[in-house]
Parts: sequence; structure tokens; C-alpha cells
Amino acid sequence: MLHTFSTQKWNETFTDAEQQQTIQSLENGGIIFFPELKFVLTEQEQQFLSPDIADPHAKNISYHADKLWGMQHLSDTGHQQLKSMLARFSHDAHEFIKATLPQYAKHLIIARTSYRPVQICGRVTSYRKDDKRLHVDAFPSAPNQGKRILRVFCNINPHGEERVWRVGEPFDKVARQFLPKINRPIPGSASLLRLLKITKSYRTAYDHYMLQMHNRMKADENYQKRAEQQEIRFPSGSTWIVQTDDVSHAAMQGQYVLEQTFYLPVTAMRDQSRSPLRILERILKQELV
Ligand SMILES: O=C(O)CCC(=O)C(=O)O
Ligand SMILES: [Fe+2]
Repeated sequence: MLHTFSTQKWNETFTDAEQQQTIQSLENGGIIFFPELKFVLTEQEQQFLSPDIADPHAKNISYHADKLWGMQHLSDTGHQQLKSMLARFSHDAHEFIKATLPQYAKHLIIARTSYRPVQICGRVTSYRKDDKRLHVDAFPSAPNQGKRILRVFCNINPHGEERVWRVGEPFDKVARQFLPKINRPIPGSASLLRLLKITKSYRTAYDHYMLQMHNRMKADENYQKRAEQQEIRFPSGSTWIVQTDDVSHAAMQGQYVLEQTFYLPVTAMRDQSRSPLRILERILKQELV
């Protein structure tokens, strides 16, 4: 499950053998883990180590295309400084993916950066938004037409608190369990969602099945308890890379994490037959994008 590397620098070079290991591990549903790779905040950035700067209505503080949202109570200067911190993390995470997974580098699409200063444990939210329940990622308003969701997480907790995850069954097993309960997409619904601006791009049949799996996994209390799962504790000062469309996960406890999302076309994979897109297509015996 975890493949551990002793990397300490965001711009470290990886040997050919290590690059083979990282890509293989990731495409087999593993998590690549860097227990000694820290993101060090400047003295000025440490002012952001407080949950009070997060807008309680937003899930996270987000940064993309030079815009910041999901924050509150910041002066103009604070706003700029927090934006710079997220931009700096985004840059480091991108450099790091180029080093660890160079085969992916030129195909990567840089998506949102997030900062999560709120303690997860005890946070109350609707079941669909509740990441304390096992799920595979699928974004309701941002369909990705089969592209992989590749994420870099870094625990920056200043009090040594771990980020505690549960990791569930392999994607193929999750899919075989939930697909039989999911209806086909309603013809015309994807165009309507796009027209009404509910989705930012076209919700393909793939996106429909992924979102339904995400929702049904979270809704199923029995599944949450009974599914095969294991706890993983990511220490503060550690970093991990995971494809969250494929790896069933739940975040149970922890505070202060930075995260960078990338999208990757399946054609950039070494073995695209392992992608959720191709797995769902094999099970359903039809093209989904
Ligand atoms: O915040 C975390 O540790 C992970 C939450 C989660 O499920 C996600 O970001 O997809
Ligand atoms: Fe998730």
C-alpha cells in the first residue's frame, strides 16, 4: 500500500529505478510516501496556522489561476501572503511530480491547490461532503471526462499531529460492488447541467458513474463499517502522492494540510488499463467518454 522514499527536497532527482517504482506503485493503486519531505512555513506564513481564517461555509481554502477563495478575516496584505504561500506550495508540488513521475510531466493539467486548517475530527457536514466516509473522488461541478486525479498532500501540522486516513478496497472491487445499483445517465441530462452552469464541463457517462459511486459509498453506513480497510497515519512533516479517483480513502483526523491536485489524461499512463475509466468500461462493456 505505502511505498516509502527517503526524499528530503522538493527538487530532488530520482534515479531511473526509483522512477520505475513510483509510477508502478501509483498505477497499482499505491500511495507514495515521503516521511521526511516537509514544507516549511516562513515566520510570516505561520500566522495562517489558525482555523479562524477558513470560511465555515467552504470545505477548504482554495487557490487557482491567481485567485484565492474559501478564506475569511484577512487583510489585503494577509490575502496576498496566503496566496503566495499556496502558490509556493503549488510550484514545489509541481516540481516534485516532474521529478518523481517524469513520464507524466508534460501531460499534467494543474488544477486547484488547497489549504485545510480545520480539524477534521468532529467536523459536521452533509454526508456527500463528508470525507470521513470512505470514497473515491469525483467532483460534482468539475467533471473530468476520465482524466486521472493525482494529488500531493503535505501535513504541515505545527503540533506534531498526524493526519489519519482509512484506505479501503481496490477500485475494481468497489466498482463491482456499487455499479449494479447505479442507473444509466438520463439522456440529455449532461447538456442540461452544462447549460445551467451546474457543471463547468460536460458530465460524461464516466463522470456520472464515478459521482454515483462516490455518493453511494458515502451513504452506505454498512459499507463504511464492513469494507476491508486499513488505517494509515501520516506524520506531520510528511508528504504523500495518491490517485484519489482510484484509491478508496477517508480522512478521519488531523489539522493543517496542503494539497495540490493535477489531472492526467489516461493516455499518459504507462498502463491505462488500470485507470478507473478503463476498469469501468470493462465491467460495463461500453465506452464511457
Ligand atoms: O483532507 C484530507 O486529508 C483528504 C480528504 C479527501 O478525501 C480528499 O481530499 O479527497
Ligand atoms: Fe477524497
